[in-house]
Order: sequence, then structure tokens, then C-alpha cells
Amino acid sequence: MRIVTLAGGTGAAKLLRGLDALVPQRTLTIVGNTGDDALIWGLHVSPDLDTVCYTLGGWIDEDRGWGLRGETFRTFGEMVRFGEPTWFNLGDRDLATHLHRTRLLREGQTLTEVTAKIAQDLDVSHAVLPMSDQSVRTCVRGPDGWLGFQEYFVREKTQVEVVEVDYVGANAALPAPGVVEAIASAHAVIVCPSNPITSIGPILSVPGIARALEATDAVVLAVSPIVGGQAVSGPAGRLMAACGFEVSALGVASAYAPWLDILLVDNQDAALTPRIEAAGLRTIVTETVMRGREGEIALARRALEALA
Ligand code: FO1
Repeated sequence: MRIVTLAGGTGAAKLLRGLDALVPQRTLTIVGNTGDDALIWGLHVSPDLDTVCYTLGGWIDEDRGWGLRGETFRTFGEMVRFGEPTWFNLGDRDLATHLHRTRLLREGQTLTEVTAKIAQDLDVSHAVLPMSDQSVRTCVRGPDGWLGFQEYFVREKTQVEVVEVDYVGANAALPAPGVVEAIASAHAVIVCPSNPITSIGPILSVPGIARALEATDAVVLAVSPIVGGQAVSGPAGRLMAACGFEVSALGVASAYAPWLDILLVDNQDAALTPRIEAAGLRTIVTETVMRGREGEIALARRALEALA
């Protein structure tokens, strides 16, 4: 079974690890969000692509949910001396990834090519694709104007009243090579429990990707990242409200409505299933909060059963 996953953020990485334990590696293609990408210290950082590769390669720091295990921050400490911005923590091992990516991009390689090489060098045998090779940046507008995603999420710690979200550059972006083809030829598409606005939203903002999801014969399943009316982690709830979506599994269903077939909702949201099914979706009620490896594998297994 060829599976394509849409992924961004830490919730996606956990489900991917669960899927990785259950399906042959060559059957999983990951389309990663690049709307979170940022230029830090002059280096191109792709947090969601790195989190996918670090997780699937077994390098991830599980406490933080990003960066590498056994990380040190010696260089970071020296950058303080030079007055460099230090609101975004780049560890010494993580820096190697950004130095390497930045050099290859500067030499003209595409983000797709660079990501494939980094995945391979990190012993990740899955196909990890960026959503686009062109720049698409998630920006949020607060009372003091527009912020890049990392400025909002890390520097301001999401303590900003967001009234608008924009995916800057999306209208000029193309799906990365292989993304539309993978979706078209997949047996199944799994939308990971990621933030619908700032992790999945940027992927859908790339012209052609939402259309590919509508056109594919694949069964398209999503795991709701909203449980009991709030996000399992992160600012998804507030951002969904800012974008006019109900902060519930129903709101997730409406955000993905045109192309979604099945929505996995948490036991706490069982009462919502009649309204979700009235919208034309199939719902599966299960435990969607992943606790430990067993929780990741259990949710992955539930998704695969629903797709079978
Ligand atoms: N998140 C933080 O909350 N603080 C950080 O200092 C931070 C650094 C960082 C460095 C590399 C990387 O790949 C991710 C990093 N993240 C950090 C997480 C990142 O902001 C999020 O993983 C995504 O952008 C949200 O999906």
C-alpha cells in the first residue's frame, strides 16, 4: 500500500514514527510543511523537514520534540557574545544540517534535492519531500503587524492576538517535484495530527496540492489535532478561531472538507460524529492522544485499519 502523509510539527512526527513501525519503509512518502522555514544567522532552517528526518532517523530529542538528542549549545553561547539574535535555539549538531543545507541551496540545488540528500545521510529511507521548492512563508498578523511563524511561535511564544494568517509566496509556488504524482498514485493519504492552519494549511496553499487531494483515487484520512475543543499542543485552537473555524473536530472537518474521506476523532469527541458524518465524512472514534511508543503505534494501526 503506497501511503502519502502530509506532515508538520511535533504531532506529525509521533504518528510517522508509529507508521514507520508498521509499514515497509518504501511505502511511506512524507510531504513536509516548509511554511515554518526561517533564515536564522543567515542559515536556511527547515524545522518541519528536519523534525521528520530526525524522528524517522532516530536522532530526535524527544523531550524537546525538535533538534537532535545529546545536543550542545556551545556555538549558540558564542553567538550571544556577538549580539546575534538568540531567541531561536540552534544546537551544535543541528547547525551542521543548516550549514549543509544552506551551502547546497546557495550552490543552486533545490530544496527537494537537498532534503533527499539530508534524509539519506540521516539514514532515513523514506521519501521526504518539501511541499514546494519555492519560498512559502506562514505569517501571522497581530496588533503590532505581521510576524514570521518562528517569530510568533518561538520569539513571542504565541502570546500574540492573531487576527489574520497568510502564506506569503504561495500564489507563485509550485508543488515540489513528485508531490502531485505521489498523491495521485497513492492508495492512501494520511493527514497527520498537525496544526490545520500553520502546518497543513501551508501545504494546501500551494496551488495544485488541494486539487490533487480532490482528484486522487486514494482514500484520504486525517487525524484530528483538536481533542475536546482544544489543541493537543500548540496554538492550533487560537489560529483556527482566528481563521473562522470552529475549534473542534468539526472545524477540522470543515477545514479539510473538499477532499477528506475519513476523520479520526478522539473518544472525547464521539458526540460530534453525527454532525461530521452529515457533512459527508466517515468518522472513526478512537484514542488519538499518543502516549509513548505504544500510543503512536496504536494510533497508526487504527489509521491503517480504517484505510484497509
Ligand atoms: N521551538 C521552540 O519553541 N524554541 C526554539 O528555540 C526552537 C528551535 C528550533 C530549532 C530547530 C528546529 O528544527 C526547530 C526548533 N523549534 C524551536 C521548533 C520549531 O519552532 C517548531 O518545530 C516548528 O516550527 C513548529 O512546527
